[in-house]
Amino acid sequence: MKQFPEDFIWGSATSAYQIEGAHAKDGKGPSIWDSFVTIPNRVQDGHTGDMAIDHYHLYKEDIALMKKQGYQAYRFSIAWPRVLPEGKGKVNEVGIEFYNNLIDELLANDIEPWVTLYHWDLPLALQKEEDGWLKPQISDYFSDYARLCYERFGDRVKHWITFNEPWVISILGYGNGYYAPGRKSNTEPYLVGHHILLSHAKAVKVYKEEFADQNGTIGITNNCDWREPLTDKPEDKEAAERALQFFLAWFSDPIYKGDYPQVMKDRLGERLPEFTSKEKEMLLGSSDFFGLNHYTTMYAADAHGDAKDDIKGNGGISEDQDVALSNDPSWPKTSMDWAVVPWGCRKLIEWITERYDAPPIYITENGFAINDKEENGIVDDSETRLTYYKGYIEACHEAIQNGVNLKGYFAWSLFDNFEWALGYGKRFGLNYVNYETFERIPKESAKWFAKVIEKNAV
Ligand code: PNW
Repeated sequence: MKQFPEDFIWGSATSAYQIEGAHAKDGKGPSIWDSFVTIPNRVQDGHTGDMAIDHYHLYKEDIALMKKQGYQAYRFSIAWPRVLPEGKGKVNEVGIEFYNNLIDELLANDIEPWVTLYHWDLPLALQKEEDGWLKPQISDYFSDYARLCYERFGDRVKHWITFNEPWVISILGYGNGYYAPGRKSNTEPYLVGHHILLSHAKAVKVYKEEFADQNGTIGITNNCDWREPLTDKPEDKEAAERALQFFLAWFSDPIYKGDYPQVMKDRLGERLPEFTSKEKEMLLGSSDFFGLNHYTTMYAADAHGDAKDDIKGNGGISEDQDVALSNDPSWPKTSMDWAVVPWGCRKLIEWITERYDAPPIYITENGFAINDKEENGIVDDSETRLTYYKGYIEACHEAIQNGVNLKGYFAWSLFDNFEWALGYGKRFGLNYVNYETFERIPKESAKWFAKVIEKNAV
């Protein structure tokens, strides 16, 4: 038995657009995803989040499932256009009421709410009228929205996450255009990333200055894969390090060191915006914890000026990093083609520990997507998802033994959900579920996971 620290937190995570449905109900305004899904060929099979798993109406049932599974915490996101239909101005009280009910129901079940303020569903009005994340004024709209959330929910919510995955917002939204708003550019991602960081810092400042009496914590969640040098050659080791800096340090260096990594400045020149000294000050130390979403690992090698235009796997715009990525054929893969490499998880959190002086880390997402096969009402995922969770959770345990200050782990995801450009997969079944499927069928991995939580050990 590998025992976890006593105060270790086990939770699961979701996001609003991926599960809520009720996309145009009770006064909710449209988001950039409501719009993006209507463009032909952007989402597989024309799927949308219009209905998703109808969590908006079924949240009580869903919370009962969480309770049964033993989760101590639940990470969800607030849909900005549900509480502010136009992104600013008039508040939609019915939307506020939904989140009040959700929070109250969680607390009544002893489940601690962890709230993400932005999980990609920007109010469409802010995109159309204000150019979204491309313009600096977005930081005022975001911090006003954040203030509203602290005011209305902060008496009960003690854990806030400003942004989910700035890298995805920047690169998939503005680099390769896979995600809303679907733009393709090699300059805009850096501008967008810049405005996200400033929006984060401003929202944290509001929280610390105006809501100190709420005694909560606030931070940001970034995503990163591990990059393992393909060979022992110094140039490949350097390439792997460079890839990690373009992927993760892009967003975490400004918060833990006050500025972008030097390697990004050197390679991007004028395409990387600069922070003023006041902004650096505001960013430095603006996260109470290190939120990390981690799924997979790739080999990295120096591309010698020949990096392919493969933004998808490259954690930054490929030519800018000049890193060639590859997979090991022996690594098992998820339905999304993400390799299963538990030791990559350990190495990544050790890298964070070393670079940022052992901050408290929460893994805010980790999980395994597969198109499960259902036989006689049972899904046996013991060879797939269960093996993944076991490997990664054991790797987390090992990292803690090695001095990593890992404080909690959130599985992605509790429910089958709308997987963005991939829609729902083939059978509403491309999922990360560790508990129940969309149709609410128990899984082997879920039974196993419930025991892990109960014993606080793997
Ligand atoms: C994350 N990548 O997305 C999101 O936070 C979730 O909403 C999503 O369902 C989950 O992970 C699985 O995709 C990512 O290209 C999307 O590296 C793309 C990447 C990483 C994370």
